[in-house]
Amino acid sequence: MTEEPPLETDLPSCPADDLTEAGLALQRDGFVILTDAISADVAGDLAERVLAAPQRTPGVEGYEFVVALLNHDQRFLQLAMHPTVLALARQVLGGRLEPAVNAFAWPVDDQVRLGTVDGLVAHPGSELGAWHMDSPMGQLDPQRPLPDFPIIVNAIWMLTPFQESTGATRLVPGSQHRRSLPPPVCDALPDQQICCGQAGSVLVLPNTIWHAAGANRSDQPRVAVACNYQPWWVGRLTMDMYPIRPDVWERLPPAAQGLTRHQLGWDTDFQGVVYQADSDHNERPPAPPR
Ligand SMILES: O=C(O)CCC(=O)C(=O)O
Repeated sequence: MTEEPPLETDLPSCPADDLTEAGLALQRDGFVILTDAISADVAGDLAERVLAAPQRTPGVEGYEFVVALLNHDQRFLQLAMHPTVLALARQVLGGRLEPAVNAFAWPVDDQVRLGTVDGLVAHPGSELGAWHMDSPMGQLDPQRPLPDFPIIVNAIWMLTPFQESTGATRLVPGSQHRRSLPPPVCDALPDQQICCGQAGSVLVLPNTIWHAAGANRSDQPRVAVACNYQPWWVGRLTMDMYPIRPDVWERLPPAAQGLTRHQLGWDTDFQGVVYQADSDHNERPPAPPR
């Protein structure tokens, strides 16, 4: 691949250890890019591990979700439990702490839980992804104004360089104020921005923000990991959320067990299409019949 330096971005960003600035950016702009959250070496190693993980589910042409990464490799915990990302998720999603008769008071140590930890692989030649807001916004009544408070926080870890040419995530700044779904298209929106960044940065965006994958026109896979956080009152939102396996959960450190215990109770009778990658973990097998 030709070495293209990551583009300068005007998007809100700050060093990953600056929680104060990150929190202010998130409040002001609706999303933030944390730079140098992990080293380039660690990012490269994790990218290889995403590409080697076996359970896939298809996206648009050339794009795969590599699901339930924690079931295959607990090194992904360093992403899911990154202190700044977790603190931001708690700031955005945490509720009231004082005792109250309503359902919105809850112990502080269980206010925010981990949803999915999935790989996002845009293979060379992948197509533009569809504009969306993360669940459950798409499942709500589109005739009504959408909630103005986030229900999910997504942390998209850049494990390979994010540039326009590699299929960096696109988003629409300010879309959190629109309280409506984006148009159901993949093409560029007039006010979209490209989230460029070095491997090791992480984009933190609540589910109030319109976003979509870019198209990968390079000859290398663009690899990311999405860690989703949800408040305690949200369950398994979609059929493509796969829980941590009980035997894996038993071996997790206590703090990680606390973040994932609820997944042990997820009802998985409804499942999306999951297939095992072939032996070299690179080829996308034919889509199973629908
Ligand atoms: O892969 C990407 O760039 C976009 C991922 C995405 O849309 C999501 O995680 O909701």
